[in-house]
Amino acid sequence: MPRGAASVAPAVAAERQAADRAAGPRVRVRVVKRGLDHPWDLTFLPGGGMLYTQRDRLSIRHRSPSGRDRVVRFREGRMWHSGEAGLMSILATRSFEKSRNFYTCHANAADRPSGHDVRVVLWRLASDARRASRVRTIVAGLPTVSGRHSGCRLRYGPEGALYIGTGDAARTGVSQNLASGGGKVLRVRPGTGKPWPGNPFLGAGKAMKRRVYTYGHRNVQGLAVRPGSGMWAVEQGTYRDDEVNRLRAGGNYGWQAGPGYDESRPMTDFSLPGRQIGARWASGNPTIATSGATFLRGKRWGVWQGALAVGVLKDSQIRILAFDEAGRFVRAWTPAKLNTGYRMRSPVQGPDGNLYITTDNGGGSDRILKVVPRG
Ligand SMILES: [Ca+2]
Ligand SMILES: [Ca+2]
Repeated sequence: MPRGAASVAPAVAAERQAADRAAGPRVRVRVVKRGLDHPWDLTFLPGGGMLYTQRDRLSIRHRSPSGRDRVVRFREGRMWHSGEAGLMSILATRSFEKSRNFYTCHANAADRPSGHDVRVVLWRLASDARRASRVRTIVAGLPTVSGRHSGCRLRYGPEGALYIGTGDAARTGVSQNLASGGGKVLRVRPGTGKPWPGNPFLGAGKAMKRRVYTYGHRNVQGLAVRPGSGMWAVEQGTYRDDEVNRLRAGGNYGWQAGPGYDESRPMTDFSLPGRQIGARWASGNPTIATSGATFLRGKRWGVWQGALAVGVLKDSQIRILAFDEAGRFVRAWTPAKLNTGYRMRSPVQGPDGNLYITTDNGGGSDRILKVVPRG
C-alpha cells in the first residue's frame, strides 16, 4: 500500500484516524518555570495563583496568575532535608479564600536523630503572599531515618477528609504496625489532624492507629480521587512492582520488609496473616519509580479522560493508565511528547483543565511544565 496521503483508500484513512484517537490526544508542552531544584508538589489557589515547594531547598514559592514568581518566607528552623525527605507535599485548604490557610508535609529535625520525623503543618499565607506563618502542627511523628521512604502526599478525599500518604522510613515492621504512622494512608479531620469519623480503627488506644485508613504500604507517593470510586494511591516498588492501589478503609496492601529491611519480599505478600489487597496495576520487573498522580478530568483529554496520569521518575515520562468502571486495568499509554528527558514528580490538573507537572532532575535544572490537550 503506497503511503502518500492522496492515494490512501478511505477505509485505511478511517483506520488511521481511529488509531490516532486511540493513541490519545495531541498535546502541547510548555515551560511555566525554569531553574528550580526538586519542586515536589504544587497546589492551585482560588483565582489561578499557585504555591509550590522545593524539596531540598526547603522553600515555598508563590506564583501569581500573571506569572510573578516569588519566595514565601516563613520560620521553621527545624525543617530538615536528607535524601528523599525535605519539604514535600503542599495543599491549599478548601477554605483558602477566607482563611488563606494551606498545609505542607515536611521532615523535621529533633535534638537527637532518633526524634526526627515527618509532619503535617497548617500555615497561613499573608495577604501579599510574601510570608507564611505557622498556625499549628496537625500530625507529627511520621517516621523518617535517613530520609529514604519519607512519603509524603496530601490530598483531600471526596468526603472532605485530609488524606496523608506516608513511607515506611526503610524500616522493617513499620508498614504492618498499626501504631506507626509510616507505610500508611492516614485519614484525618482538616484543621486538627484528629481521626476522621468513620475511620476503621477508631476504637484503638493509640492516637496514630485511629488515624489509619489503609496500611501495608512501602512508600506512598501519589494520592488521587477517582470520581465515584474514592481515593487511589500510587507507591514505589522494590526492584519490582510499583503499584497503583484502590483504597478501602482498613485494607492491608501487603508490604512487609524482611529482617534488616530485606527487600526481596513481594510488594503484596498474600502469605501475611489475614487478607491482603492486590494492586490494580503493577509495573512488573523492573520498577519505573511512579510518583504523583491524578485522574484526568474533561473532554479535551479524549480517550485519556478519566484515566490516571502518573508521574514516572526513572523513565522520565508520564504513564497514562486506564481502568474500567469496576476499577480493572484496561490499558496504558506512554506519550512520547511527554518524554522530555525530565524525571516527572507530580502531575496536578489546574483549574484551567491543563496538566501541570513538577520535574525532578535536581541541580537547579528543574521545571514546572504545562501540558495542554489540543482536543
Ligand atoms: Ca501492595
Ligand atoms: Ca494472607
